[in-house]
Amino acid sequence: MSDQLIERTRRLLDQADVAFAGVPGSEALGAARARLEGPLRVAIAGKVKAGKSTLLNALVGERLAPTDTGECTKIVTWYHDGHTYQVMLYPRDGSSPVQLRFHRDDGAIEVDLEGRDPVSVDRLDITWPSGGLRKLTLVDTPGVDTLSEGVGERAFDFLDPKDTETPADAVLYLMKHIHSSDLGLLEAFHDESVSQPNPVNAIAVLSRADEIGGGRIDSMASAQRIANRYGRDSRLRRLVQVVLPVAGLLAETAETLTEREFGWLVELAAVPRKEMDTYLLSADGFIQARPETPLTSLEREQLLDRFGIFGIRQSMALLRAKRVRSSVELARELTKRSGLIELQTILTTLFVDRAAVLKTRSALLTVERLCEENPTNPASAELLLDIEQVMAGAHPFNELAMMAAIRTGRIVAKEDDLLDLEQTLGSAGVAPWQRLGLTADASEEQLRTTAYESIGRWQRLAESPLASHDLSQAARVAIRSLEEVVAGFG
Ligand SMILES: Nc1nc2c(ncn2[C@@H]2O[C@H](COP(=O)(O)OP(=O)(O)OP(=O)(O)O)[C@@H](O)[C@H]2O)c(=O)[nH]1
Ligand SMILES: [Mg+2]
Repeated sequence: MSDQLIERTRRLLDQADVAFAGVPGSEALGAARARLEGPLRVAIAGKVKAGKSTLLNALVGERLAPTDTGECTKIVTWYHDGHTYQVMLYPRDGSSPVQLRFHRDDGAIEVDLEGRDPVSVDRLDITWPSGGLRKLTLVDTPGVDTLSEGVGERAFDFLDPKDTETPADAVLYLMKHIHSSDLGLLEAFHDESVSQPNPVNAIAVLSRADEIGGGRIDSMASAQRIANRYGRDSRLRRLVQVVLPVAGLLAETAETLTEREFGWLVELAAVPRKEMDTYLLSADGFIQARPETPLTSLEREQLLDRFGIFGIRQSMALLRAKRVRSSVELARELTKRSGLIELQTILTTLFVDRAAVLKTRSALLTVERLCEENPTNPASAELLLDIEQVMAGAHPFNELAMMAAIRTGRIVAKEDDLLDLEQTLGSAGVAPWQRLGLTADASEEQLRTTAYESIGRWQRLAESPLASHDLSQAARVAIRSLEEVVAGFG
């Protein structure tokens, strides 16, 4: 199915290449093709210091993106897998890209801009051989409410699909609280031509989740409750699929934990619990603990930078209880507690498994825009018709559109029906068991029986005289999804 979709889109791009040869803006077609063949592009967006670069590093499993200060945090930076280590700078004025020198500072790639003003840079493109980048190309974007207008604008340009030079297929939007400016940014990303605000290609991350409960040991549980509440907020549901709490710093540190750090933590865990608890009441208290406490204050400060108070508390608890005995075991437990695994699972089920649809959608939008910009081109009308056909004929697009319709409140029905419909359409993942609300170990027999039951349920709903036209249509799309599930059993 998805191979067919990619193949049809390739052919459409070929036709567009011929039709728009030499036309201004047609370079976008080459870019669209590269994108269709490459990994899914996920942009990490959000306000200043939301923890974007830190989370990017956690997802890659390496400390690549500089965090905190430095002029490069103000530049849109792409990280993709490749055979060599290379940094290219694309100037904003459209002149040729230049290769830049870089060095690594504590792991992070520090790029030498050679005196250039960050505002003059369109983007940095970093090629980095890394397993973490094989399935996803990640894009770090600058915080959007920076003082310098140019920088904020860059991020907006980037997220606004009307400027298709560099947009992403999907977005992780990091936020600490629901804020009206957060909603504005998300809305800017969502294009209007496939279906209005489209929540299917965005996930919200409640970032720096460990700080929500003040670093207390139950901070993640508090963050989860807040995320659940946000997830039910109708304004957010119109914009994103889900809201997940993630403690990015803890995830990054767990993924890059060193033996030296583990050794330091073991030393600290030997301090009597009561005493350590008082030091851990505040960052200052921890750094300036009594002189006979293990480690120098500088070392404790380094630990704090890497783990945060929450991470140190968690590590102390795990080490004292002998739940972990090595750096590998500690890393595994901390990763679990950071929320990273849930985020990776959601990324896989919602984005990676749907990559073909999201990528073809981006490519088709590029062709569509060229046609609209060149209405007198003899090929435009026909290409537009073809695009419409691909979109209408490809069932996954219908699924996305219906999920968006449910999310944006355009389809009215009982809440249970809507939740189950969304699930059938793939909101929790596209594997048969996910669509059917079963577990991964469900037998084929169970899957088949449940699928037939669901088909019956959606048929009754589609034909019900009480169902609105939109609801019937959504139920029909769900039936088609289930028919494909059943057909897959052979
Ligand atoms: N406690 C805690 N601190 C975090 C977390 N994520 C990031 N930080 C800290 O917050 C600061 C900013 O993190 P970055 O990852 O640079 O944030 P950013 O959104 O990329 O920032 P800009 O690019 O400058 O907008 C750093 O000091 C991080 O160590 C987190 O999950 N928990
Ligand atoms: Mg950053």
